Amino acid sequence: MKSEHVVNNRKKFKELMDVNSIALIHSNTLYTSSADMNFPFEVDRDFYYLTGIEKPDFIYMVEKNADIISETLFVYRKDTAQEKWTGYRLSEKELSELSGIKNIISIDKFLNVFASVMAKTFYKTIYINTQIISAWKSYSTPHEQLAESILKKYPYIHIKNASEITVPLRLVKEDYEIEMIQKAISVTNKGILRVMKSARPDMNEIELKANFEYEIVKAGMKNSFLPIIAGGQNGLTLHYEESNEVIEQDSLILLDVGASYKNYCADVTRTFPIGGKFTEMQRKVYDIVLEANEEVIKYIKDGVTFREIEALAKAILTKGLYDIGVLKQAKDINKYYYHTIGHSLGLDAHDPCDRLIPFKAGMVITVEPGLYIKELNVAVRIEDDVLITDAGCIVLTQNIIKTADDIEKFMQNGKKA
Ligand SMILES: [Mn+2]
Repeated sequence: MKSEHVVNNRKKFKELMDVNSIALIHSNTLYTSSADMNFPFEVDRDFYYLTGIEKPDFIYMVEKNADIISETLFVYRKDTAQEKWTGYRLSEKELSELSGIKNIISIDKFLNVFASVMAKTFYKTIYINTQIISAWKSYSTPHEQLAESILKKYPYIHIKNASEITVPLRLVKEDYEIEMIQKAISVTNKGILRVMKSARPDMNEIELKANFEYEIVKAGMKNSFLPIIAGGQNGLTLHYEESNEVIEQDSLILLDVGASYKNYCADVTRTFPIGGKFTEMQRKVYDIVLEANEEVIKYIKDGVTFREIEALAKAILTKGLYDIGVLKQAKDINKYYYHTIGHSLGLDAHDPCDRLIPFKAGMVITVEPGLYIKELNVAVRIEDDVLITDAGCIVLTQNIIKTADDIEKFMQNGKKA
């Protein structure tokens, strides 16, 4: 990410901070997986949004009072012995160029610097990114630890969640953010095509997963989330991640996948028949879901709400299932459609978002109706990523094969090419 983008993000962030407050944004840490191994590092997305840097245990600090707005980035020290094991560490000058932050200080000095800042000015509010995703987690995050240690020393301090500021900012995308999502989508498309080309009845799901990930790895990207590659009944499990079963003849295969480029996520679902041709019933269900997907996309524009498009999708899915004799009573639709119509997309695959506010131009959301019919062994979901505009929306995933006819044509002819 270019520094001009993050400089602009920080400008907006600083404007929204209360006067007489400090913000401390931690970059997240490395978590042990086993013995001396760590899970891959995932940067705190707010930290990344504000600095463009992806390193563990950094802290970005902003001081804002009537006289000054100053910012400091606390970073690791250069450590030549450590660098022999884990590679080159960017210098302070390089970190400054990357982020556009002039004042760069070693993290060992954080506590002292912070204490002197607090001694100088009577700050009453500190923003920390304490937003906790998981209710059941049994560890405290670096953000929580930071908040706890500050409260111990300065019990009068009011800790505000930094996400109050960052969530609305991250919600509306700048042009460069759309470009990155678009790049992630184009590699996702390649992965989906590779899966469709290689699919044959009696293949194992894992082989198709490998084919999808081949394109992601080759492009130097990451997965936005663990790819869901589900044959037949496995598609009924919304977050099916095992991918280790043989896909039988005449089964549908549901791919819910996404590449992530510079942490900007694609999130796309396509469903296709492993053998290249939908059965009559599969086709009927597919076309109902497609109609819901297309009608919702036509309806979306600035000012529309999730609640409205949810109702629209549900009405179409309900009528469709009723017409083909699967549904007897409207209220039973929840048996066949049991997730929401979509979510915000950005630096997180499920980008934090207030679901009650009306859509704004510049937001990117997914549109993903689905039907899951156990008795028919059919699971269909069709998911696109759309950019909201004043007058409607732009389908960022428009190049990804979607209609049943196009899928069949591609499976039967295109895959040979
Ligand atoms: Mn999704």
